[in-house]
Amino acid sequence: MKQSRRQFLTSVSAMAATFAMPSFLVARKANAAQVNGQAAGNAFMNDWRLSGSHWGAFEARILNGRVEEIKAFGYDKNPTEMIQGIKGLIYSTARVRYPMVRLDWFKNRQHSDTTQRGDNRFVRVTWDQALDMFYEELERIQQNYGPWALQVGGGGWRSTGQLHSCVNNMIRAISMHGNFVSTAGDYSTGAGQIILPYVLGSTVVYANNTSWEIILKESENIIFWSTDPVKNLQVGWNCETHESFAWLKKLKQKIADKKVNVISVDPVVTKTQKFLECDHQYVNPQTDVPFMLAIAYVLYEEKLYDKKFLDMYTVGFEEFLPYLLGKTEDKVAKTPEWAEKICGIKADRIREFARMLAGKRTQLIFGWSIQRQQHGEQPYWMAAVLASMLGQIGLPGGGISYSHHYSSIGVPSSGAAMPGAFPLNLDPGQTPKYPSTDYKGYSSVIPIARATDCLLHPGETINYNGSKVTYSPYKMVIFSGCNQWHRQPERNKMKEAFRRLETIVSVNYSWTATCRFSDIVLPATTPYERNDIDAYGSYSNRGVIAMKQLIDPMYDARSDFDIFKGLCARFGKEKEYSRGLNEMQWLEFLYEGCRKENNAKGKAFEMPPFAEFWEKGYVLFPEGKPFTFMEDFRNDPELNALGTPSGFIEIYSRKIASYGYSHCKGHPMWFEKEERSHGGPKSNEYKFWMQSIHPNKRLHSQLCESAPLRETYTIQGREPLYINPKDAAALGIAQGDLVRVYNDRGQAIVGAHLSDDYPAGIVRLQEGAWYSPLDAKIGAIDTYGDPNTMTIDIPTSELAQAVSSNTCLVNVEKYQGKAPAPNGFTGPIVVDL
Ligand SMILES: Nc1nc2c(c(=O)[nH]1)N[C@H]1C(S)=C(S)[C@@H](COP(=O)(O)OP(=O)(O)OC[C@H]3O[C@@H](n4cnc5c(=O)[nH]c(N)nc54)[C@H](O)[C@@H]3O)O[C@H]1N2
Ligand SMILES: Nc1nc2c(c(=O)[nH]1)N[C@H]1C(S)=C(S)[C@@H](COP(=O)(O)OP(=O)(O)OC[C@H]3O[C@@H](n4cnc5c(=O)[nH]c(N)nc54)[C@H](O)[C@@H]3O)O[C@H]1N2
Ligand SMILES: [Mo]
Repeated sequence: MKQSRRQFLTSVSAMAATFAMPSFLVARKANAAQVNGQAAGNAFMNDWRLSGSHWGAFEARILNGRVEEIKAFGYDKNPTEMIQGIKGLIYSTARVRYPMVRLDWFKNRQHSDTTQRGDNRFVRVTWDQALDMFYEELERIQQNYGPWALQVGGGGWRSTGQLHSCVNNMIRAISMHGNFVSTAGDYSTGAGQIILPYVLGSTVVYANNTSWEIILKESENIIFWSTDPVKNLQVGWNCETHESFAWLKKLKQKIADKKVNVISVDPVVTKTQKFLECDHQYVNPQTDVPFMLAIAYVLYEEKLYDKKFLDMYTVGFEEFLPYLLGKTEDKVAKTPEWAEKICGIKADRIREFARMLAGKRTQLIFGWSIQRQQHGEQPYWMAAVLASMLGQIGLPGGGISYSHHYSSIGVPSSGAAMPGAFPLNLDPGQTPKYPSTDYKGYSSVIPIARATDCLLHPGETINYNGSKVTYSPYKMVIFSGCNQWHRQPERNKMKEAFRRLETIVSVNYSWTATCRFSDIVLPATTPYERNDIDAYGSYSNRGVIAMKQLIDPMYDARSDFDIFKGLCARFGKEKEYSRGLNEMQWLEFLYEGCRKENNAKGKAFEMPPFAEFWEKGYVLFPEGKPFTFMEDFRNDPELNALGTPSGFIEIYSRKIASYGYSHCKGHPMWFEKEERSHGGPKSNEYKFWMQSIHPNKRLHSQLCESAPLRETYTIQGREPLYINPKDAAALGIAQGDLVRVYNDRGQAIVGAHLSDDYPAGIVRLQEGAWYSPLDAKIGAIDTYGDPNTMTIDIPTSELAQAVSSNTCLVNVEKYQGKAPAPNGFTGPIVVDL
C-alpha cells in the first residue's frame, strides 16, 4: 500500500511539471484575445490542463482554443473510456447555442397551444429577452397563483464542480424570488432510502460500507446481488478516482486461485461477472423476494439460522415466521418448491444455495436496480432479514451492503474535509421577494417520481411514507442539471401531462428532449468552459481537484452562476445571490474554507494556499482506515442502538404495519407485479421483460450526444436492444437489424444486438438513450430508443412512492419499411420570424 502511494506521487509530480505556467493565467490571456466569441487561440502548443468529471480526472490538450486530446489523470490507474467522449460532448451537434423560445409560446406566452410542445420549433432571442421573459413568468406565477404553482425540478446528475453546481445556482436564485413546490427522494434509491430507516435505522444506501480490504481478507462467500460494479463504478458523484478497481482486480485473482466463492445473482450475465470470471445464479426478473423467502425457509427448517443473533439484535422474527411457514391468511409455506415456480431456480438449488450461505463467512452485496421495480421496498427489507438470519451483520467480511457499486464505496474515507458548494439556500437574514408560503392546501413537497401524476390528478391526495401528499396542479416548472425527459418513466403520459403546463424553462448545454419540450431554453456552458473545484473521490475524500477552464464558452453559452445572477439582477437581488464575489473569488472562498478545516486536523491534511493549489491543480490525502459496517452495533447494541423505533433491526415494523398500506405491510412479503415475464401477469401478451439498467458508456443521458462515443455502440444509428440469439431467430431478427420495441405505452426503433448474456425472454435497453419522437403527437414512435418510452409510471408502493421502471414488459418485432432517421441530436428547428 505504502509503495503504491509513493509511486503515484512520483508519477503525478512528473505530470505536474508539464504545466508551464498557472493555467488560470493562460485562460485569462486566451479570454482577452477573444475575437467575435471565438477563442483566438493561445501560444502554448501543448497546453495540457487538468479538469475533472463524473468519469474521472483528466488532462486535456488545448490547441488554438480547442480541446484536441484527452488523457486520464496520472493518479487514475483504471480510467474509463467515457472520458474519451468529452470532446464529442463539447463539440456536439446537440449543443444549445443560443437562448431559444418555443415558437407558439413566443407568440402567445402562457396561452400557447401546448399540443405543439415537442414539435421542436423555436425562435432565437437575445439573453436580455430570454431572462426578461423568465423573470416575467416568475412574477406572473407568484402574483396570480402563489408558490403552489411553481415546481422547481429537483436536482439531477448535473456536472461535477462545487461552484457551478447548477442545481444549487438555480434553487438559490429562485428562492430569492419566491417559494415553490419542491421534490423529495430521488430516482436512484427511491424505495431503498425510505424502507431502510425502518429496518436498519438509517438510509444506508448513501453511506460508506465495509472496506474492500476487509472483504478481501475475510469473506468466504461474496454474493453480488443485482449489482454490476465493474460497469457502474466507472462514474462517481464527485470527480471519480476509480480506486475500487484495484480491489476488484485483487478479487479476480483470489477467484482464479479458488480462495473465495463469488456468485452474481442476476437475470443476465453482467460485466462484473465476466470481468471477475465468477459464478452466476440466474433468477427470473423481479422474483428475488420468493428466492430469498425460500432461502429463509431452508435456513429455518434446517436450523441453519443464527437464533442468537436474532434474539440479541433484531425484533419481529416471531411475527414474520408464520408468514414464512404459511400460517397466515395466504396459507402458503414459502418452500423452495413454492419459490421455484416463480423465480425459476430449482428447489434443490435453492436448498444448496441456503446451505452455502450459512456455512461460511458471507458478504451480501446488493445493487439498486431491484428496488427500482414495483414493490421495490420488499427485496431490500427481505435482504436485511436474510442477513440477520445468517447472523453475520457487523462481522468483518460478513453481513450486508447495498452500495458497493457506487462512487467507490468500500474505499474508506481519508477523513479530510472536502470543499463546500455554492449555497443552495438563502443566507441567514435574506428573504425572498415573495415570501408567501400559502400553498392553498396543496403539498409543498411531492415525491419526485410523482411529478407527472401531480399534473394529471390535481388536488388528489395520496399516501406517502406515513403521511399524506396533496398534488398541486403546478403551472410552471424549471429544469436545470437534470433531464426529465430521460429519467421519468412513460413518455406518452408525460406528453399529456406537460400539455397542462403554462411555462417550462430549461437550462442546459445540450439540446435534450427536456429542452425540446420546454418553452424557454437557456444555453449553459459545459464544465470545460469555466473554472471550478471538486472533491476527488466522493467517499474516499482522496483530495481536492481543480477543474480548469479548457476553452472559451461556446456560442452564447453562460455559466449557470452567471445565468442566475442575471435573473436575480432583474429583481434587485444580484448581489445577495452572488455575495458580490466572482468565479475565482468563489473558488478561493470555497477552497480556503476547506483548507482551514483540514489544516486544523493536522499534518496529513495540510493544504497549500489557494494560488499554489490552483497552479498545481490538486491536493491529495492519505488513505483512510478500513472499517466494517455495523461493527459498533454488533459490539454493543445498547450503546450503539440503531435509529429504528426499537433500536434493533426490525424484521417486523409496527410503524409500517400501523400505516395500513396494502403494498407494504409489517414485514417483507412477496407481492405479484402488475406485469412480469416468465409466466407472470401479462406475459402472454408481452414476451419480454425489458430491463433499463444504467448504461455502460454513458452517465444516464450524458454523453449520448457525444457522436464518436455513441458510434461505438449504436446500431444503424440507434440504441442497441440486447436480445438472446434464439429469441431473435424466432422473430426473424439478425444481428444489426432495426427492430420495433413496443407495448401499449409506447414504441421505439432500436437496433438488435444479439448476445448470449441475455437469457430467453429478457431484453436490455439502457436508460439515458435520448428520447427522439418522430413528432409531437402522443404515441409518436421514438426514433432512437429511450426505454422510458415504454416503461410504466407507477409507484413502488404507498410507502416510498418511488419509480418502478424495471417493471416493464414489451414485444419486439423486425422493423418493416424505411425507418425515419433518428432526430434527437441536431438541436431545435430554428424558425426565423
Ligand atoms: N428506465 C430507467 N430510467 C431511469 C433509471 C433507470 O434505471 N431506468 N435510472 C434513474 C436514475 S437512478 C437516475 S439518477 C436518473 C438520472 O436522471 P438525470 O439526473 O436527469 O440524468 P442525466 O442524464 O445525468 O441528466 C443531467 C442533465 O444535466 C445536464 N447538465 C450537466 N451539467 C450541467 C450544467 O453544468 N448546467 C446545466 N444547466 N445542466 C447541466 C446534462 O446535460 C443532462 O441533460 O435517471 C433515472 N431514470
Ligand atoms: N456506467 C454508469 N455507471 C453508473 C451510472 C450510469 O449512468 N452509467 N449511474 C449511476 C447511478 S445514478 C446509479 S443510481 C447507479 C445504479 O446502480 P444500479 O441500480 O445497481 O444499476 P443497474 O445498472 O440499473 O442494475 C444493476 C444490475 O441489476 C440487475 N437487475 C435488474 N433487475 C433485477 C432483478 O429483478 N433481480 C436481480 N437479481 N437483478 C436485477 C441488472 O441485470 C444489472 O446487472 O449506477 C451509477 N453508476
Ligand atoms: Mo441514480
